Amino acid sequence: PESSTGYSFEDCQATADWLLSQTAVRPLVGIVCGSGLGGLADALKDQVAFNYRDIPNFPQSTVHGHAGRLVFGTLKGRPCVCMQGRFHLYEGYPIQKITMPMRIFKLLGVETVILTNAAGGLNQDYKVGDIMIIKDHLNMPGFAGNNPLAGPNDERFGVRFPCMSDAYDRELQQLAFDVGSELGYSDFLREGVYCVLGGPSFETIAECRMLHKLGADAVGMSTVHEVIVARHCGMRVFALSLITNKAVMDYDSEEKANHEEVLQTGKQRAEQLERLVSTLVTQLEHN
Ligand code: 6GU
Repeated sequence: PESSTGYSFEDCQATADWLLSQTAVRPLVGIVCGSGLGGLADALKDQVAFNYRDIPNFPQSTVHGHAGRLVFGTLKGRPCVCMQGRFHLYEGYPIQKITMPMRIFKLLGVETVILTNAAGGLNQDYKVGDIMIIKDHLNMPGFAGNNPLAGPNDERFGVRFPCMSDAYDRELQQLAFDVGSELGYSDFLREGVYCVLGGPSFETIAECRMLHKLGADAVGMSTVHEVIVARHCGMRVFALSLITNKAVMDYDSEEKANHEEVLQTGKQRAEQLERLVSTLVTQLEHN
């Protein structure tokens, strides 16, 4: 049957087989780099990199700050594959297209997916530069029927109605806290709920207040769709938000959300975020 990605299982298999024929790296970990956080991919050793445009069936990336490369290599000896630049709803792609790389990860042999993003802080205790370990999400596009698993289900990937109450692996969250505190990051390490919106416009003040009341600690435009598809096909998931700006919550504020601020904060915290992720990777256990 045709899968819900708009790509059949066979299409995904063909893409994965092509990649496996081009590199000797057999990744157990798949990483997705958020806005301004592409430096993680540069940290891989013995790189074999592919521009998205050169990979059969792969979607293309268009946004500034997203390089658009799939990088294979090792992080402290552990084989990894890294998306440097991801696909977003606001670029106009069908939602199945932006999550297709998760199925490629799965077919490459990936067992654990680590996702990063830049997000606006809704929690009033959060500061710019905080790193939030995602413990749960609010899928607002999903409420409106925009779920990446909508459409025919191919059982070779996963079940029709996947559970999401265990989407974010609790052991990995604990491990990240332990690793983070050993690195001396406790002062800016948080855990919270990430809310995804379609973008590309940032939120109004009323929308930020609403999301905060609904239980969101941070708001962004990515990650959740990838998490759903990664969990559907049985990969473990860990995700982080870098709080690049505070969402505007009151009418007296002079602040305005802007993409430059997002990229600038990414640069300042990127190194620590990279170290957190690469240390986490070395501590992962795989079957
Ligand atoms: Cl304030 N909102 C959204 N939707 N995405 C963001 C953001 C805010 N800051 C970084 N990414």
